[in-house]
Amino acid sequence: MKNNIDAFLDLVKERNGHEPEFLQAVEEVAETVIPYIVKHDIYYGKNILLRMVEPERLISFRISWVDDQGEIQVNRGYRVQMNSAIGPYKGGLRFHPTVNASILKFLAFEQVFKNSLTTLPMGGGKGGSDFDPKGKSDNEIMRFCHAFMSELFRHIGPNTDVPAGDIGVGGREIGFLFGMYKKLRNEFTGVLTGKGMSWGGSLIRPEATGYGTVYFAEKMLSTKGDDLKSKSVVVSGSGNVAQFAVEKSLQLGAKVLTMSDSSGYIYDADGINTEKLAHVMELKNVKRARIGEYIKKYPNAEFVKGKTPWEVKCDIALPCATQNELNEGDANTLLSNGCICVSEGANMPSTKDAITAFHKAKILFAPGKASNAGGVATSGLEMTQNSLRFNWTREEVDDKLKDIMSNIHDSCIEYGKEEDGYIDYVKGANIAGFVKVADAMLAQGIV
Ligand code: NDP
Ligand code: 2IT
Repeated sequence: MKNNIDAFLDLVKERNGHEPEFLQAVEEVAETVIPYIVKHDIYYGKNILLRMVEPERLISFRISWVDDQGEIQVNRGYRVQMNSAIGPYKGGLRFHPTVNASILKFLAFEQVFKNSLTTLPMGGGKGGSDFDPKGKSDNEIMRFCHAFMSELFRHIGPNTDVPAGDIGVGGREIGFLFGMYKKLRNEFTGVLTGKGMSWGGSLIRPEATGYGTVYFAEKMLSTKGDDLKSKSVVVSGSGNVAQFAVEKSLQLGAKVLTMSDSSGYIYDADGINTEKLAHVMELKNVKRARIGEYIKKYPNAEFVKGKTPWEVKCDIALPCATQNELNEGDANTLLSNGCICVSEGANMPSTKDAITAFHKAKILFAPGKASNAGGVATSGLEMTQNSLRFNWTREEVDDKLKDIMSNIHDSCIEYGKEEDGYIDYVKGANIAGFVKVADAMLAQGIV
C-alpha cells in the first residue's frame, strides 16, 4: 500500500514541486483514498486520483487598476477550475497578498471533495488575487473588483462556474463583482453566491459556514452523548466564519473565550457574549479595525500580540482563520489542556502533524472539508433559489443546512468508522467525497 501511495505522491511532486500547500492537501487525500481504491476494482487502475489532481483549467490574468493617488497598480488574478464531474465549478474567491497558484489549487482540490459531500450538484473551483484589501478605500475596492471581473466574466456563468466569497471577499466585494458581471453580460443571473438579500441572495448564507461548523461539532459531541452546553470554546479569526461560529456557540450555551486576527488574539475570561460579539462585528465589518481594539471597550480582556489562541485552556477549538494556523505544538498544548473536540471552520488550518496528534489522542476531529461545508452548501441553496426565482425563509434554509451537516456527518461515519469504534473523520470525508466524483467521472468516460 505504501508503495502505491509513494509512487503516486512522487509523480504529483514532480509536477507540482513548488506548491507546498497543494501537495499537503493531496497527500492527506491520497493516504486515505488510495487504500480504498486498491480495494475496489471499479476504481483501481484507472488513474482517477491522478486525473483529479490536475485542474481541468487554470486561468491566470493581469488586473490593472488605478488607486486613489492616481497610481496604476497591477495584481495577478486566478481561477482554478478543478473538477466539473458533478456540477458547475463552485468555490470562493480569496483576496489576500499570499494568494498564489499553490494556495488556490489546494483550496480548489479540497473544494471538489467538500462540494461532493454536501450532496448538491456542484463541481469544485477556487480563485482570487494577491490584492491586499487592508487599508484600501471603498472606491479602491470597487475599482479593483470591477477590473477583476472585467476579465473573469468570460470564464464563468451560472451553468459554468459560480464563484463566492472567501478571505477578503465578503458582501461588499460580491456586490461590486456582480455589478460588473451584469453590466458586461447584460444578464441578471445567479452567477455569484453570497449576494445581498435584495438582489438574489439567500437568507443564512452569511451565517452558514460558522453555523455549520458548530452544527458539525454538535453532531460529533452527540456520538459521545455530549453537547456544547457550558463548554469552553476557543475560536481563531474574527472574520465571517469566526463571527458566526461564535454566534452559534453562544446560542447553544457554550462560553467563548477568544477571537483573533493576524495581529494576535483577545482572551476574555468572562466570555465573549452576544453584546461583545456585536461589538466585534462592528469593529471588523464596519470600521475594518484590528481585533486588539476590543480591549479598549472591554478592559477586563487581554490582547496577546502576535500569537494564536491555542494556548488557552478549552474543551473545544474552532480554527476559523486560515491554513496551517494550528501546528503540532499547538495540538499538543490543546490536548494537554483537555481539549476534546476540534471542528475546522477554516480550510486546512491544522498541519499534518497536528492532525496526527489529534488522531493519536482519539479526540473528535473534523477536517474543514466536512465541517465548513455549510457555507458552500448554502451557496448551493442560493443557486437553487435563483433558478426557482423564489426565496425560502430563514427557518427553511437553516433546517436544510442542519440536515446537510447531519448527512455529511453520517457519510463520515459510513466511510471513517474504525474497528475500535473511533471515527476518523478525515478518512470518512475523503472517501465519501471521492466516491461520488469518481463514479461521475467513470460514467462520463475519459474526457
Ligand atoms: P475573512 O476575510 O472574513 O476573515 C479572515 C480572518 O482570518 C480574519 O480574522 C483574518 O485576520 C484571519 N486571517 C487571515 N489570514 C490570516 C493569517 N495569515 N494569519 C492569521 N490570521 C489570518 O474570511 P473568512 O472568515 O471567510 O474565511 C476564514 C477561513 O474560512 C478561510 O480559511 C476560508 O477559506 C474558510 N472558509 C470560508 C468560507 C466562507 O463562506 N467565507 C467557507 C468555508 C471555509 P486579518 O484581518 O488580520 O487578515
Ligand atoms: O471554502 C469555501 O467553501 C468557501 N469559501 C465558500 C465557497 C462557496 O462557493 O460558497
